[in-house]
Amino acid sequence: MTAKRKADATRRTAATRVAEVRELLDRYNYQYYVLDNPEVPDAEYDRLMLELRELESRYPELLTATSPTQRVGATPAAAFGAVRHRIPMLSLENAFSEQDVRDFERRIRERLPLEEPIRYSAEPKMDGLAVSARYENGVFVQGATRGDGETGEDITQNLRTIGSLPLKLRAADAPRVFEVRGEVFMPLAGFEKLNKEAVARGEKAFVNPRNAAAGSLRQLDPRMTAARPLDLFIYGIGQVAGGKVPAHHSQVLQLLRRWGFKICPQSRVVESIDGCLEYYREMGAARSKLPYQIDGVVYKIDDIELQRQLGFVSRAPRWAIAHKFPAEEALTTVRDIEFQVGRTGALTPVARLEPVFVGGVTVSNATLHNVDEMTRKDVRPGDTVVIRRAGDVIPEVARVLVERRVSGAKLVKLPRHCPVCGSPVVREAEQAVARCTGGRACAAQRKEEIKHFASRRALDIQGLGDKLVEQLVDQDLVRTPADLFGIKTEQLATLERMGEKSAQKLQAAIAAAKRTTLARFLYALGIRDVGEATALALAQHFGNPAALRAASVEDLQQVADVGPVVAGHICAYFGNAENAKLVDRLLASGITWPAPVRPGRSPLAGRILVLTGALANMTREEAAGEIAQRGGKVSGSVSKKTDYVVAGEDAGSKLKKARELGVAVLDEQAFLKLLRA
Ligand code: 5U1
Repeated sequence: MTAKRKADATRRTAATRVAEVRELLDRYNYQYYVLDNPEVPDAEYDRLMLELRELESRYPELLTATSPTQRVGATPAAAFGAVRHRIPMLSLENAFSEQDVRDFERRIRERLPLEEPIRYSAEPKMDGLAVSARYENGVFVQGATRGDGETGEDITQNLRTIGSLPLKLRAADAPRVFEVRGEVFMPLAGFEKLNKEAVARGEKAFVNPRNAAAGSLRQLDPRMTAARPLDLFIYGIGQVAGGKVPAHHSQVLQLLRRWGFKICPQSRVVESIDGCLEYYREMGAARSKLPYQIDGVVYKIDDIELQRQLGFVSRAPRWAIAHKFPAEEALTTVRDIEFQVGRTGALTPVARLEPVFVGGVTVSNATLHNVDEMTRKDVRPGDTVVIRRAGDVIPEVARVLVERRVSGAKLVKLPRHCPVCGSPVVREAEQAVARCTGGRACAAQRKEEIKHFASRRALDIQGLGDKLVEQLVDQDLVRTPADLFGIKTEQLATLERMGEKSAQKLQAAIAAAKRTTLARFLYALGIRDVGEATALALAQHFGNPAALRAASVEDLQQVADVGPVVAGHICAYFGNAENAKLVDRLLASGITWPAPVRPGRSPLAGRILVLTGALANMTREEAAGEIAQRGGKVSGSVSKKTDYVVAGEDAGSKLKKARELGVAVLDEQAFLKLLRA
């Protein structure tokens, strides 16, 4: 083939792909903007858009005015009147890495001869819907969606129903025209309640809070919008006439707050790109605890004169950038569905996936929780699914793209026999969970029991990870947790990647773990439904294992939080001869603990403490455990009800708040003294 014919063929292939991608993007656009019901995650949409942009820049002759790359947002729906934005509503460039953010500042410095560090206003990027609100002589007159940035939809009556939008500015001398821009969103609590109610009525649930917010705001009947839990943060201004605005963006935010707008409380000024990146990390860590969804943070040069000098490129300012968090949803395919057997024999269906990068990590497995959930979501091997991994939460299958299902894909059935040991699987009436009946005859249950026993919150055997436990059980060196204490260094040294030295170290760690607390020991036994809190309550109530073992179901129910079901599990555990023998062996192996503190005697009993900063002598978890053992409670935030704030090294805003509220602050030494008292 000649070079020319080769090039023609490549162009024809590119043209076909461009048409395919455009069709997909048009379809996803429609689902997103018009139906408020997206089929694919944003990351998939962005990936296709990027592909199309690249193809169009390589083959400019394929570019058309109607290409999805040629519009910034949605076209206004005919149902709402159109509003032309006097000042266009801009979009933001995205940064996905630290390098992208550093490049952003490099480009700024190439344009402006600045010597000093640049100050930025850093703000969370709300995952909602951009809106504009116009005030004339201090009175709200018009609300609009962003639309394509030039023209939006008139949502005046709907915006009016959002309580946090002031209908009149709290300004003595308001400008003749004052336009604000912000983001309408649905707080998570409201979203969950709304979806629960929809499902109870047999209606479809919203896919995420952003779509719920968009769907609510674009209701034709404003009474419907009023019934939805919407909120609004304002982050900037548009047209201003007949008035002056401050010289810095952070001052604008303060002015907006004074005039009655709700400003995102996490907004703050930071110094230089390093300050921006620190803010990004902080918000990333705080993200899962915020009462609303954010999908990144925004950095804006604080000095408005510098903003003016930098101007815009296309429809995005050169002085601002959105630094996105890793996408929490991604598309992949289910290779297979297998059943995992847990410590108590529970069978959990797990989707084995084509590895996919989501929420900042590569995910190859996703839990399907139980058979009912798997059936409800209708997940089948071969399916294309949306995987969701939010914060540190275990990845799960959010939904299936049924329209992409290959023919013949079948639902997987609950096996009648355990896939590991072959024992019968039973499902108690009205229980979602099915269990393997093999008990310790099942290698999977034996492994999980030992993993739990050695885990950090139980006996905390340093260095005994899951892989080692699996080898120990597979090679029959260990059958129960009690066998760990009899294992010899030579036996440990036979394990994969385990030398003489590591084996000695592991053996020492096993011996060291014998010194524990009664609560940890009880938790380590892995009794069904006995978590850390119940184990602690049992330890405090009974004081020793003999008294606990002798307790009846009625006696057990005297313990706080122990109801008839948990009491039944505890009695059943100790009533089982094999378990009783295990506990005897564990106690005989030399497991010891200090006498439990009688909570009533500790000065921390009944007190509420907040931990902040790093402690030199213990981790936060250890400190929380010590407080709980003494009958105290640890809270995550400082309020008037807080009794003490324990401030370690680098204590931050909680210490400040304690001082403001006059709450007693303990340094580490004072805290240790109280623990000993
Ligand atoms: N927090 C915040 N979100 N957001 C979105 N600020 C902000 N600013 C924006 C956009 C589109 O645009 C201005 C920088 C023009």
